[in-house]
Amino acid sequence: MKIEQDQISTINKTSWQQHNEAFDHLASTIKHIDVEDIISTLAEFQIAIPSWALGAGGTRFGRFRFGGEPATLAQKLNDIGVLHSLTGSAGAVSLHIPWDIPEDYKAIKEIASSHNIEFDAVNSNTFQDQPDAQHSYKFGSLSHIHRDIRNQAIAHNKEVIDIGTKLGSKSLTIWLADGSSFPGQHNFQKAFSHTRESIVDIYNYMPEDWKLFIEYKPYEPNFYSTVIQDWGTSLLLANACGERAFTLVDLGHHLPNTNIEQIVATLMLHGKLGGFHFNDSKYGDDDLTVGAIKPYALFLIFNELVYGMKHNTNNPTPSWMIDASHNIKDPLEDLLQSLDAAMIAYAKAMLIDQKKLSEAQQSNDVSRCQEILKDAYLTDVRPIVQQARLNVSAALHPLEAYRSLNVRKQLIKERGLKTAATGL
Ligand code: LRH
Ligand code: MN
Ligand code: MN
Repeated sequence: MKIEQDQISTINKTSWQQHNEAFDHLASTIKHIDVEDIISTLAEFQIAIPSWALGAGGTRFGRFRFGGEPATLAQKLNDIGVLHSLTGSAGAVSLHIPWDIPEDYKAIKEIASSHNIEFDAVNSNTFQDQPDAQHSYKFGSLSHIHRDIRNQAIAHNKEVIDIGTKLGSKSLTIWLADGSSFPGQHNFQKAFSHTRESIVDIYNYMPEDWKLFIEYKPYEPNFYSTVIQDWGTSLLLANACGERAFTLVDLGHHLPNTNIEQIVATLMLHGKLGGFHFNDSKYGDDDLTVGAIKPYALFLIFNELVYGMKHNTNNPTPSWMIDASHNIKDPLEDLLQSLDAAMIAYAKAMLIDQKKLSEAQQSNDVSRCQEILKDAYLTDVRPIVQQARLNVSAALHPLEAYRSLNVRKQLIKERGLKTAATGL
């Protein structure tokens, strides 16, 4: 299944005039900022798709088949190709090892480049036991009390770096399930020290042009303590490694009501925000569609990202990834919605009148500050996002195009109804 350019332009023609009118009207109301700058920034914005989000996964309690799910890495790349053709913003994949080890590197690289897909961060997995593994990760991996198990987990991460290097990846993401579920189970200081030692070893193995992203999560699968539980712990570990190690913020990995935008600001000020996983949640790490529950919070987070990308030149452009999948939606539709929501929040954040905001902050005009943010948030920026897609020959309305092209039906025809993809 490959979507051709003329299929998209034929569909776009049906709503082209309506779009133009909406866009011209919106553009005429924006005076304080060049709309073309927003459009070109959006057109360049690329969010990696994780190789584990393309099947109907989402909860560990059950999977409901969707049909046409990708069974191989090649098929996963083709699915991302569909997303990228429709949106112009899914030009990267984040591979999970060992779920998606390429068999034929050359062939996989060719497929990826035929869709203009780059290999973003590679993810290691020491939260599951592999069938041929000598040691079990039941009681931890990089933090384990026993050296042999730590060494196995370190070796796995090094292997992931080797795999990534062959594909052209430039970064490794480590997310650890390590922790304890009952008081007394862990000596916290030893668990942290072991983790630090293991991660530094992995960091030193990375090629010199690689970055390391350290992901944190407060709880789950462990329910009493998690070794890398928060951004402070992640930052301590990154600092122990060196300049090319960074914290990774996953929106779902915070306790309720955490001020994520403030975390983003603090990390960027110190040049330490390296990776960013988009999703949304009501309770915990629910991995719901981006913007589905707290779109205003997402906008406030983007406000800090936009500010940081402009002012903190010591911080690299974060490596963006969608980390969401659920078991009741067509995974590709879910990803299209997530991509759209991220673009909308980004566009709204760019609309904030920063000059006026700074003046209002200077004079401690609290109500005015709030109104300036609200003005941007309440603007319907969809015509701007659509224009950005149009400029890169993507679909004005990706989800509608996906449905009218009968993509899922086509995939079921090609791959069958009884399919299951690897993933969470
Ligand atoms: C666990 C998790 C994490 C991902 C990893 C693959 O919470 O979803 O967010 O980065 O698994
Ligand atoms: Mn994540
Ligand atoms: Mn998660």
